[in-house]
Amino acid sequence: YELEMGLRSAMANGELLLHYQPIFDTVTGKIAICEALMRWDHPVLGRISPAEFIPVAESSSLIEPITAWALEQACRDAMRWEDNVRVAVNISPALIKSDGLPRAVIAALMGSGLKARRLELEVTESIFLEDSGRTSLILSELQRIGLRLALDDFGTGYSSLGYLRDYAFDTLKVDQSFMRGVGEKGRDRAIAQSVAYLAHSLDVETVAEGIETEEQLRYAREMGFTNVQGFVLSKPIPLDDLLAMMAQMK
Ligand code: G
Ligand code: G
Ligand code: MN
Ligand code: NA
Repeated sequence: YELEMGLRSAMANGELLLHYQPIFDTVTGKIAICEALMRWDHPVLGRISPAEFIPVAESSSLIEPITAWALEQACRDAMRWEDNVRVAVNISPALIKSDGLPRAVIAALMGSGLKARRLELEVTESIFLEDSGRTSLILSELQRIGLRLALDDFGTGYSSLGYLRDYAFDTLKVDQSFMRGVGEKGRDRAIAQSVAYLAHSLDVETVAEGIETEEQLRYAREMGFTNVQGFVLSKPIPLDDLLAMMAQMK
């Protein structure tokens, strides 16, 4: 409850901020996407993880204004980097129940001038659990105006293949639990490789998530993942650090 009260004023007080984790093209080594990850600097409690406050926001209708803020901030920030690098924003399944998502997306694009194709929304398959017909409609509408859709944490939920069949995602993010064991476990490797093939044949881009070692990175490249993300490459960092990294890589 205390968190809920705090969260209400957090936006107005400038306590919420976005960090970005760069996602790299496996072939060119360049940054392809930056994933926005929310942080909350609480005046008393210090930095609070989104794993803690996103659930609070989801159960208190604050998720809508918070996501609208994240979309606006992320689009504005993305205007400060190269045109060929996208920005990805995580979208809570709770948000799809309200009609606020398309409105928030359009406001963020119009407010910043960012091209729709540079904005990617990350959703998990649980977004389809409640009313999958309506959800598909909303998501297709967003794709129609040019946005990209990524399926996050792929492989951890239910009937993943059904969603791949029924819905045309642009990007598939393979959950870090599968990348963790690619070095030692043949089963993890077989699954990761098969998902990379499957996505490729569906013309869907792939991100190998949670790459923590050079060995996992090597496997992700060999398996033909389009992109890689993980601590061995970069942790989530503040915008200024990201811009510095981009300048240095030029
Ligand atoms: O960055 P970190 O590992 O602390 O994130 C923890 C979790 O919080 C992840 O599952 C991530 O997707 C989620 N998260 C981070 N930022 C946002 C956000 O802006 N919106 C939503 N819905 N989830 C977020
Ligand atoms: O649920 P989602 O995939 O959006 O969660 C993103 C979270 O994963 C971020 O909070 C980020 O901090 C975390 N993350 C990113 N790369 C790595 C990694 O290499 N290892 C671990 N353990 N977590 C990571
Ligand atoms: Mn994500
Ligand atoms: Na993920």
